[in-house]
Amino acid sequence: MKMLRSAMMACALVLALALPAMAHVGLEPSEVPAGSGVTLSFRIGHGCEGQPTTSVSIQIPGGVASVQPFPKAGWDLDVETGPLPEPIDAGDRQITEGVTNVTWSGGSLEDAHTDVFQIRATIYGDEGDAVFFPVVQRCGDTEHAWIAIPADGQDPHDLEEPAPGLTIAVEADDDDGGSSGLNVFAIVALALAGSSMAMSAAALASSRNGEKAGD
Ligand SMILES: [Cu+2]
Repeated sequence: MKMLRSAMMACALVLALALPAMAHVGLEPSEVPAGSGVTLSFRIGHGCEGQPTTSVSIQIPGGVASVQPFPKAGWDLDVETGPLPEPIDAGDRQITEGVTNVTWSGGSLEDAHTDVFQIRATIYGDEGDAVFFPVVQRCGDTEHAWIAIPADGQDPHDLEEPAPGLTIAVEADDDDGGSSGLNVFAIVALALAGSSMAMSAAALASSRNGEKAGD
């Protein structure tokens, strides 16, 4: 009991220590389905050495299309469009142009406060692919360039200014392979329901027999 408690306390301590490092620029969700629209929330965790944040610029990486930024009260919005870093094969068509950069500026976010900057986007790619969004955070004259992308197998938390990233999960419209797991559950559920029905029918039959015998 004592050991468990100290293990839990050690864990909480590690979490508390890890939080400031992870709070640079957060990105949610951390997993997205390929090929369907998602809302991405970039969370600014702090300013620059105590200075308030005055602009946030997100670079749209390859494989990301249909980008629409959410305007924010008190901030100007600037959207750059042009040729995409690489053409996107979107099933029936190729996407070659789109939004390449989104910048909110002219606002002021205190160092001690936090806020989210959001875009709507569709991300193309294969399951397990990592997608990183380089973010430049400016605080007047100073800035944080959250643009470091981890090498294969490298922990992003080891980087001083990591670019926020996410992973592509199972495709949204997977109608063959993805459903086999569900079928197994359905079959087990049906089998269980069937056997319990058979059992209650048997119980009913035996109680009826009992009644008859009692008559
Ligand atoms: Cu930080």
